[in-house]
Amino acid sequence: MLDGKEKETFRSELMELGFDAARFTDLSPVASKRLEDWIEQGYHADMDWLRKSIEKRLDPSLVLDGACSVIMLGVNYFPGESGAAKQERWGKYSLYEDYHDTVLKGLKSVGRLLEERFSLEPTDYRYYVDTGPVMERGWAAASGMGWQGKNGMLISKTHGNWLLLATVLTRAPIEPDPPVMKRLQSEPSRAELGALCGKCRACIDICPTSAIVEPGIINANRCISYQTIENKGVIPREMREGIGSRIFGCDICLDVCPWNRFATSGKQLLLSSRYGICELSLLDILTMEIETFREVFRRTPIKRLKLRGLLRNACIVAGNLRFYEEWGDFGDSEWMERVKTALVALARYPEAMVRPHAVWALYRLFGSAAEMALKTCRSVEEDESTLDEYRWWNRAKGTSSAETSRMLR
Ligand code: B12
Ligand code: SF4
Ligand code: SF4
Repeated sequence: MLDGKEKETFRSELMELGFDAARFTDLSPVASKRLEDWIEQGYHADMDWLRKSIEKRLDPSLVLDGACSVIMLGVNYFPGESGAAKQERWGKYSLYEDYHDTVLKGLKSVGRLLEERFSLEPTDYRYYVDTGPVMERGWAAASGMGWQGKNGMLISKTHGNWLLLATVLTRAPIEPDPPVMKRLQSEPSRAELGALCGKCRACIDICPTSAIVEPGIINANRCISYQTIENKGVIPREMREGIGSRIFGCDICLDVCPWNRFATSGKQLLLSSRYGICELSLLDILTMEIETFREVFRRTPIKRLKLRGLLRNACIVAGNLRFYEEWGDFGDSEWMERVKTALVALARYPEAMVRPHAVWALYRLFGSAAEMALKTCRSVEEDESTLDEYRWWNRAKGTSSAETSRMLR
């Protein structure tokens, strides 16, 4: 068993590889019921891969036979004092090259370190950053890296909400670190969500789509992060207004957390910043061609959304301009005319998934005047979801005047 001074030396070696936090735990019983309940409630939306890997997620020895330790590693991605720290439009993690790739480089070095230090073979450990069948926040809480807040995030006393997590399962026995709260040590399977939140409920109250259904429990169907990143199809109409000005991901419930006041930026050795993304204007995005998309979002997590996903999200942001002006000036008629032209072009975009969102945005921004602009598009439309969008606005027109003005505002 690695413990005492040797364990601390090992921790320092891990930190030298670029990680901002390194903690250890063993494979004590886990809070399994929570994941099962969450999936049973349908809170996983269409992320069926979570349900399919449920056994492995609950029992790491099914991922690595004979595993006895979990090494939890954290990478602080807080962008410091830069403008990227203050913007709300892009999930902060997306303003870096894809961490799945950059942190993986650090994990490969951890593998080599494990082999040297414990005389292990590559088959004696497995590592993941986000993509593996492991409950990274649960293990991070068990290791004492932090605790899970009412916003569901693993919150660290020193890094706030800004740690990306990576996991190494290994057959090397390492003495577990204590959790943040003693109570969690004696009853790890009952780890308390929101353990150090006290009476605060800022994240629950601020979530614009009421996605935090209980402290620490997120209904992904209602979460902007899910809708703008993971949903690969049409975003439900009732979710669109709540998305506001956020084009990819959502940090609202993270930004508001008072524990962030202790956070500083990290080493950034396993990250490569792309803060320039914040400079893109809404029109840049609404009129973006595939070559520019590939160039601008090369190696970033946004690349996986594909151009059609980004255009879909941009249409929603445009449809919300009246209420959220971070992306432009609703009162500037010349600029709005350019937005209109871009949206009309997207209402006949070759990939059908984009079109209902463009129609939605045009009606929201220009009310009945959108009808004229969309006349030709509508006459040739064959996609059912887009036709449904036209029908919906038509019905809205036919309702009582108070209701119509609400829907066509
Ligand atoms: C699916 C997923 C999502 C979904 C669902 C989110 C959710 N709350 O479950 C969506 C797409 C909405 C999402 C959004 C985001 N995500 Co996400 N996501 C994941 C993923 C792949 C699985 C999470 C999961 O299993 N959810 C199911 C619920 C039931 O599990 P849970 O959140 O882990 O919480 C339960 C367990 O911890 C359990 N538990 C309690 N105690 C213990 C003890 C032990 C030992 C164990 C095993 C379990 C356990 O009880 C908890 C409550 O049910 C993880 C990576 C991973 N493999 O873990 C990243 C991950 C959670 N996401 C991450 C991030 C950064 C985000 C976003 C901030 C991205 C963004 N800017 O838009 C948002 C934040 C939304 C939020 N407030 O949670 C980070 C979080 C880092 C951190 N410090 O917490 C992770 C860990 C990825 C990573 N490797 O860094 N995400
Ligand atoms: S990420 Fe955004 S939408 Fe999701 S729970 Fe947090 S505040 Fe709500
Ligand atoms: S905002 Fe408040 S309630 Fe939410 S996680 Fe942070 S401390 Fe907890």
